Amino acid sequence: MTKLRVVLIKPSKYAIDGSVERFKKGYMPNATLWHIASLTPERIGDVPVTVHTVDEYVWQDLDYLRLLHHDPDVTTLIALVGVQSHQFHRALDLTAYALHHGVRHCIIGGPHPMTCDTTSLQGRGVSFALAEAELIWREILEDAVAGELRPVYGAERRWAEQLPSVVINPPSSTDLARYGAPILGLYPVRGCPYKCNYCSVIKISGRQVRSPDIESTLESLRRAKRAGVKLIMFVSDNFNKFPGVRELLHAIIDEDIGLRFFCQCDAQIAKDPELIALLGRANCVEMFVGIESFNREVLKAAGKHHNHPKLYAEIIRLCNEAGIRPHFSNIIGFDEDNEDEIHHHLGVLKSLHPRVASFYILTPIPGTEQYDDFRKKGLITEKNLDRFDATHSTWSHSNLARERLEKMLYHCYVDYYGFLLKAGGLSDEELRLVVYYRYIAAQRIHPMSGGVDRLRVDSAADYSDLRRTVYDIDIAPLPDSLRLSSHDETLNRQADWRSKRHIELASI
Ligand code: B12
Ligand code: SF4
Repeated sequence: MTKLRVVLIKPSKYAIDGSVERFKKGYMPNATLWHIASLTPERIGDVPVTVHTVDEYVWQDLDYLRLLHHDPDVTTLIALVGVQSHQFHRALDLTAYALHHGVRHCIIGGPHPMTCDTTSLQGRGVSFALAEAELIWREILEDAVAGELRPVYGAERRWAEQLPSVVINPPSSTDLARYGAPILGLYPVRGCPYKCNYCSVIKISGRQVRSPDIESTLESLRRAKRAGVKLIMFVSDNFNKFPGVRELLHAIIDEDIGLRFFCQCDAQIAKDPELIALLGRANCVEMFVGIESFNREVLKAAGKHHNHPKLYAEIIRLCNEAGIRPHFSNIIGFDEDNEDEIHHHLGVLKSLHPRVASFYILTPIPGTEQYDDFRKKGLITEKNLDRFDATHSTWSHSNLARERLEKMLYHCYVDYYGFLLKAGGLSDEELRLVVYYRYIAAQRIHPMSGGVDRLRVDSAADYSDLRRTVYDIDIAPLPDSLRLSSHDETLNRQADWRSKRHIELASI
């Protein structure tokens, strides 16, 4: 063989009208694409490897589908990366398309196959990756070079105990230009010690907090800066649970890296004013906190014991003091909610006045404890995985009909961002953001759905025959959650004593 051509694709999803969601400008480059591209060596043995990256959300025509055709001069490996449940059908269709056009090596990886049972779709010519790329990507590449992929990779263990020190190569300027701003997502730490019942993060990354060494993150930042990136999004879920966070922030300050960044922290950050001040000094411009609800009983029922609504005001005060925009993320549609409750929630939020807020509908994401629980109780009404994207009603709510709940989601955005506009005091950048969120939500498009200016180029109907031929389905059945292997259970157990301590402290 002369060459291995690796085509990494972040699949889009099918919208309610069946069209593939595509945007003229994306929100930010997909972090998984650049992460896996950077894990790919230049050669496997003697065979040179070339990598193509496609983020379907921002590819405006279908020329890239040619990469999914057999080319006699190279061996082609098609890898669907970062596949979430609502993107799973699209991933299936792209692999069916590639098989139909003569490609022999296709694999689907990411949150959905890692956390959900895909057995009924296996053994049909497409492989499934059930583990982190750090554990299995090399083997997949080697098998492609050797001529045959196995049906499944990573069934024995989902998580690497130690993460290699991978430096992330940033997107090219042409790729960056597809997005509203030159942003790069980096993942310097993963795993979360908590146990919120609706959360798939702990199923995807586990409860043991793990990180590569700090120097590799610093080098990724330096390369990003040189490539013209202006804002880093640390996509790790709990930046404040990262044992190396202070070391990283001091290094960023000492080296004067000069990149603004966004991070996510859990609500316990309220008790760490010194870390918030340090984040501000290191150029953190926005901190995302999953506050979810103002009702402590609702939070406890969801296993989110570490959230104390009485501490939320303190997070805002400390962030404002440190020059960081507090971003409060809210969940609507907990079973206790009704329209009055949601209006009340909005009122409390306005009284606290975080400068950014996002809203999601409570969704039993396949693979989570809540999904298993709702399924057992027969509560899940939605059969189509495309709708499990936190913007649709998917289960039988006691007080809110589907249409009302979905309407309330966009009402929350329009109302809150209207309030921010009226309240004033916004910087130019904030004003742009506020106007954008309000404008896009008024069209019933979720501001986090991937970009602006929707394009309709192709739709599910164009691929349905292929899906039927390869997978023998019209839509994928709702999956069972995938059980953890004993290796992964052990790794989670190691996190338990720490989590017990976190939960004890959090309950105070
Ligand atoms: C950043 C982020 C976003 C950003 C995405 C920005 C972007 N362009 O990338 C924004 C804010 C826009 C966003 C939006 C949404 N998100 Co989001 N997001 C995340 C977050 C925090 C990090 C994802 C990430 O970049 N990880 C870094 C990369 C490197 O990790 P990774 O993708 O997991 O890849 C690793 C493994 O999965 C595996 N792997 C992945 N692909 C492949 C392929 C192969 C071949 C192999 C071998 C391995 C492999 O190896 C990789 C390296 O270890 C995750 C939570 C989390 N920590 O996972 C949620 C998460 C992915 N999001 C989720 C959801 C539900 C959404 C929304 C639907 C919610 C909403 N309504 O806004 C939207 C969907 C919009 C969209 N277009 O995708 C869910 C998905 C759940 C699921 N099982 O489907 C997650 C898990 C969070 C959660 N609440 O549970 N999100
Ligand atoms: S705090 Fe809860 S929701 Fe957030 S990552 Fe951890 S377990 Fe998931």
